[in-house]
Amino acid sequence: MQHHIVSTSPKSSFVSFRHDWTRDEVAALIALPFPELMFRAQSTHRAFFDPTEMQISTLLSIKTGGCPEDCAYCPQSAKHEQGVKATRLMAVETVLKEAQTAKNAGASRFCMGAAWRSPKDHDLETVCAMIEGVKGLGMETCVTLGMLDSRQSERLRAAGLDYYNHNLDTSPEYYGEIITTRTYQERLDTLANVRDAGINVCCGGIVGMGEDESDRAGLIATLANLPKHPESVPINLLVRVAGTPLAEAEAVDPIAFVRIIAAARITMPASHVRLAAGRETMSDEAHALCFMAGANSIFYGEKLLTTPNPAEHRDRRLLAELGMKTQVIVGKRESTSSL
Ligand code: SAM
Ligand code: DTB
Ligand code: SF4
Repeated sequence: MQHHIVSTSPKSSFVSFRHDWTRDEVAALIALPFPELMFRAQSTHRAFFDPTEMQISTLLSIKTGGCPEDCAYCPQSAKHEQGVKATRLMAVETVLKEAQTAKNAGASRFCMGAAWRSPKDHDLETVCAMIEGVKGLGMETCVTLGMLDSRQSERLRAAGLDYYNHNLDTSPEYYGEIITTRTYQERLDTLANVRDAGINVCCGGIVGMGEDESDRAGLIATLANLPKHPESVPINLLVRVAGTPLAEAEAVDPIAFVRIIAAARITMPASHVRLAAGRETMSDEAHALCFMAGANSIFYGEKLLTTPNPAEHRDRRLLAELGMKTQVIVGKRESTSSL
């Protein structure tokens, strides 16, 4: 296996870290002539990353369904008819077996999701045991458990958690159309608690929920204007699940989606931008354009939380066809290999 050490220092100084993007500026970026937009995204990407390198995460739903929140996109909400069946929190040993399998398949980060509004204390202790176990396998850890206060964030940090995923999903203005059981401000409060505890932040959103161009610009501007850019920015294409209020949402034009990836890359130059949910129905060509626009992370493995993700052999073939490598963690050092 071929390994090489990756430099994370910027190769160019023309890229700036701004936290004062206006929505109009982001909207203007998104609307640039496509060749201009791609050039800017690629120039930014190459200043901080090897553009042939992909970070690979694997997802596991450790507690599925029965969620009290009413997120219109989500099959795990108990408020929608025909939601997925609710399960109990998985046993630690079961989770560790899944993590070992993901590591053997080439994932460097293991992400665990729970369908909670926020975690109960005794469940949080079980999740902390999972985090310690997964770290013991030499993988990075990420969890997404809903809202956290500062005490819960510090507990997770003490367990060694590397990343917390908590998405803003859309613009502040459109949020109330999608979720009524919590506020945008509550999302921002959790993000601040996680950041203050010293945990890396994974925060992004969803494209395709009936939002307009201005909402898409509003989401990207809000993410980029956080006090510190999230280290990971997942951009999800809505997976339209039967039984959810968004089951019949209009499909997103692939080029419009690539434009959002490019805007995330340009405004958050050193963050990993993840092409997250929605890849199952995306062509190889759309994948390639997303990678060229600066997406440098994917979820790998045949299932996301409850919905399908591309088969592993398809991703291996696609990355090989594009001549791309995957990032692996060896001890504390990053290196690359092929999947
Ligand atoms: N309950 C926790 C929360 O909402 O923060 C964690 C799990 S939740 C499923 C994690 C994220 O998955 C959501 O914030 C949303 O962005 C994304 N997601 C859920 N359903 C989706 C769908 N059908 N299509 C695309 N993304 C989805
Ligand atoms: C994120 O932004 N996307 C992932 C992860 N964070 C937790 C979840 C996608 C879920 C897609 C719908 C499902 O599989 O249930
Ligand atoms: Fe619950 Fe999270 Fe799904 Fe919303 S997105 S219904 S909070 S699992």
